[in-house]
This record gives sequence, C-alpha cells and structure tokens, in this order.
Amino acid sequence: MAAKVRMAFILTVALTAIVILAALTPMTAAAATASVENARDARIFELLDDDQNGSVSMMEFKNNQMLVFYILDRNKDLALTADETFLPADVFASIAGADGKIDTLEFLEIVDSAFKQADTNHDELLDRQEFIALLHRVRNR
Ligand SMILES: [Ca+2]
Ligand SMILES: [Ca+2]
Ligand SMILES: [Ca+2]
Repeated sequence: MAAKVRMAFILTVALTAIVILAALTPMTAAAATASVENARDARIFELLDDDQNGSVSMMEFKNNQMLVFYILDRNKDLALTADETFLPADVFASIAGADGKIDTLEFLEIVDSAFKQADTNHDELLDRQEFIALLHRVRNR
C-alpha cells in the first residue's frame, strides 16, 4: 500500500475511533462552550487510560480500539465491510484487500501504526501531550 494512502487510512481510523468515543461520552450542557473540544479531548484521554496512571499504554490503546472495532462490526462477523466503516471507498479498498473486508489483524496492524506514529518520544506510552497532538493532527489534516 502506498505510504500516503496508508497514512490517510490510519488517520481516518483514529478519527473514527475518536468520534465514536466522543459520541459515547456524555457531555453536560455546561461543557458546551468554546472549551468543549478541550474538555472532550481530556475526557477521551481519560477513557483510554484505563488504569488512570496518566499515560495510555499500547495495551490500553489496542483494547479500546478493539472495542471500537466491535461497535463498528454491526453483524458481528469479526470483519468490517465498507458499509460498516466511515471510510472513503478508495481508502477502504486499499486496506481491505481482495476480500473486501478488514479483519481484526488488519485492523490491529493499523492501530499499531497509529500508536507508533503518535508516540513521538518512543517510550511505548502516549502521554497527554502526545495524545492531544494526535487528535489535533487528525482534525487538521
Ligand atoms: Ca494507563
Ligand atoms: Ca461485519
Ligand atoms: Ca510517548
């Protein structure tokens, strides 16, 4: 897969996951202000940081992304078809391959890449700063 397409896919998956997490996150009326995005970013980070130690490990990241996978996989056949994702058709096709489906291994490979790209100091943890930077990259692409 071309590097550019791959990057686009990683970002789209990350964004999809973030949108879903955000949608699952109850927002209070008081939070619906200019700082709503910052508050939501912080909330998403807290959701991913299962053990609340202030950083998101690869395991925490993967577990939560797999939860997203199961939510997206509406017919529970452990594969994502184009209509189950929010991906552009060409991006979907490039990762799904000949079978036209994204299986869990293909999905985890992408999650792995997204994590490694976000982990800019290579300590195998996403701290708050790295995570927020990832969210901003995804939003501003
Ligand atoms: Ca943690
Ligand atoms: Ca499916
Ligand atoms: Ca790090």
